[in-house]
Amino acid sequence: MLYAQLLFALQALVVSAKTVTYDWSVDWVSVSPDGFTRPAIGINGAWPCPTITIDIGDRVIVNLKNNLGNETTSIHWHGIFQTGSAQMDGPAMVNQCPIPPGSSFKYDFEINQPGTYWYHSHVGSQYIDGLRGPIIVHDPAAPYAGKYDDEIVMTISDWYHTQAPYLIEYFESPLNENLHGGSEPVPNATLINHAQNVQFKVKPNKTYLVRVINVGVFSAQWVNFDDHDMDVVEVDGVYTQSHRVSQLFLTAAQRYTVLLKTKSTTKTNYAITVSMDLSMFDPGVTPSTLMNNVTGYLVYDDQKPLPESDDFDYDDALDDTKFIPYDSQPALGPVTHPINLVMAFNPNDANQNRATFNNVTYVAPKVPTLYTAMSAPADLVNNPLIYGVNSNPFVLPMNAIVEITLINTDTGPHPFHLHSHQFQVIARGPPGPDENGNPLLPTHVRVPAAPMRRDTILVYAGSYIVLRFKADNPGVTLFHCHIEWHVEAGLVVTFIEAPTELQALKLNIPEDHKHACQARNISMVGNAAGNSVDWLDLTGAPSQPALDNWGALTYTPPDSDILGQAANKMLKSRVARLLGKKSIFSLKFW
Ligand SMILES: *[C@@H]1O[C@H](CO)[C@@H](O)[C@H](O)[C@H]1NC(C)=O
Ligand SMILES: *[C@@H]1O[C@H](CO)[C@@H](O)[C@H](O)[C@H]1NC(C)=O
Ligand SMILES: *[C@@H]1O[C@H](CO)[C@@H](O)[C@H](O)[C@H]1NC(C)=O
Ligand SMILES: *[C@@H]1O[C@H](CO)[C@@H](O)[C@H](O)[C@H]1NC(C)=O
Ligand SMILES: *[C@@H]1O[C@H](CO)[C@@H](O)[C@H](O)[C@H]1NC(C)=O
Ligand SMILES: *[C@@H]1O[C@H](CO)[C@@H](O)[C@H](O)[C@H]1NC(C)=O
Ligand SMILES: [Cu+2]
Repeated sequence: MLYAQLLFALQALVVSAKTVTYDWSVDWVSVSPDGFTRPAIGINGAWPCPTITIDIGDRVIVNLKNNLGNETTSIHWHGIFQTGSAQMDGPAMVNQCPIPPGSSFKYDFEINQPGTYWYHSHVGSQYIDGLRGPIIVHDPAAPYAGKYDDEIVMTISDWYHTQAPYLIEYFESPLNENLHGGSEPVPNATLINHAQNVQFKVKPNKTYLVRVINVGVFSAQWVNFDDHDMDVVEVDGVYTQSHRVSQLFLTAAQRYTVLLKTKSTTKTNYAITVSMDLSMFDPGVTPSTLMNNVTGYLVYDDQKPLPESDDFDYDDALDDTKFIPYDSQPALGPVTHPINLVMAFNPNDANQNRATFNNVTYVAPKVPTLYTAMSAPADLVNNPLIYGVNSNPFVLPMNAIVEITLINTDTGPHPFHLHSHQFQVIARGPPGPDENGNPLLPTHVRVPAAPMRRDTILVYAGSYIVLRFKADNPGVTLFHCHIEWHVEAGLVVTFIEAPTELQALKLNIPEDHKHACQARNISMVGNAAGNSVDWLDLTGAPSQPALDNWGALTYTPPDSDILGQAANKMLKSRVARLLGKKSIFSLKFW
């Protein structure tokens, strides 16, 4: 009986799986989500970018054409495991070559996991400029299936007026290090669905499934629906036991799906507030013009006025380590591969602000790491040396139980994201450091029976996180901070996961993927230095970020920024001296 039911369910799954094809032209478009008009990167001439909506088990094909003219691109499908399709994961110089202007590139993969995800550019920090959108995977077997009337997709994000390449060049300049200790550029505004004053029309006595996605690049944000509680049912694609909260707090890249019950009358409308975590911005660099709150509305009756937002208790943030996955999956163990990562920020010899793990700053190799793993001789593919020290490589054998212990020596919190997996959150320390200024260490970790799983987690300042996952997905898997400034600064680790099994998969690299490499003379064989003769000779592997790779001519510091006029003059004269040097963009955007 049970067997027959199972068979029936499997057949139903097979029958319903379909292919969903998108043809996307990646274009420059003019946008003004907060009243300031600027160029942004959209899809098919439109922005915000479209939502991918599919059913679990579907195959997704995105035929992408890069029509930007002056920048490369690539797309990462955030949270999607890419089981057996590591070549479709997206990060440039890791799983593929950057897609040159004028080229086409096909992404083709299956999605066998339910819930709320998103996609974004993974070249440089290009998604700052708008190339990002939701992915919604419906599941008829969701624990909340049939318990809601309608669905709302709500992105929240920070937004800049200045384009990413200029901000990056400024961020990484010695000038910024000298004046601000390497401060991250502060955004101009926060947005809901890439707009302000968005109205969600709702009906009384209904239950809505609200999917909240932080598609921002830096700021964590609170989300408050005035006078409405929420029951969290899914976190980063992981079903959870229903958990009531009055606010949400999402770091960049996190998602929460909640059930929200509407009121029984249409007497009033209600405000929604999304509010930035200002503590992430360095003191002294936050312009007074910053629009750190944005309002949206639950509109019960569009004839009635739109109310002002209520204030709320910002300290009442939920602790996401307290959620329990619906499947109560026990803690993985015993640990076979403990990995200790100590992260820090320090200026390098050129006085650029660089991030390090165990003293190593990530610098992209000459050959995308996946292609190194696919082309390496079988007896060397498990040797981390071939991937280059600056890839921060860790080779994981098939089915290793990996435990990452990450110690954050920095004074700010960081949201860490693992590609291709959902990790178990074994422990997270409270905000540190201790009274002597030393980071808190995980000395007395009690492993939870059913740890929370997700794909992005915040580590507090001066503190730690302990994460576990099983290396059962052959491929090349990035682990990085999801603050884009910190990706630029090198806060990235590369897991080479089950490389022997990866080679056995003999992944098909489509012609257009090869073309992307050929167009820019990027080799698809060889070690991190491009050497396929002597695989252990890493001479020439990139080890330092380019020193003269900033040259932003139009960056204007905010008025109230302590950078001020004098510094601005310095910046201009420094830039003037660099004029005539090779364009930064050929380097930064490959
Ligand atoms: C590329 O072109 C767009 C549209 O003209 C422009 O806004 C953008 O600044 C350019 N980007 C670079 C890196 O030059
Ligand atoms: C909502 O439900 C309540 C309780 O069942 C009922 O009294 C009320 O009339 C309903 N409201 C509307 C607008 O239908
Ligand atoms: C908006 O942000 C400020 C911080 O600048 C905060 O104090 C205020 O309470 C927020 N407003 C609302 C309506 O939440
Ligand atoms: C990093 O470098 C410092 C100073 O050079 C050294 O004391 C420390 O042990 C190194 N840390 C790691 C994790 O290698
Ligand atoms: C690629 O390499 C060839 C041969 O070395 C050279 O002629 C060509 O200009 C290079 N192309 C690019 C885009 O660097
Ligand atoms: C924010 O916007 C203002 C006005 O458009 C601009 O002067 C300022 O440079 C912007 N700040 C950042 C960090 O982009
Ligand atoms: Cu970070």
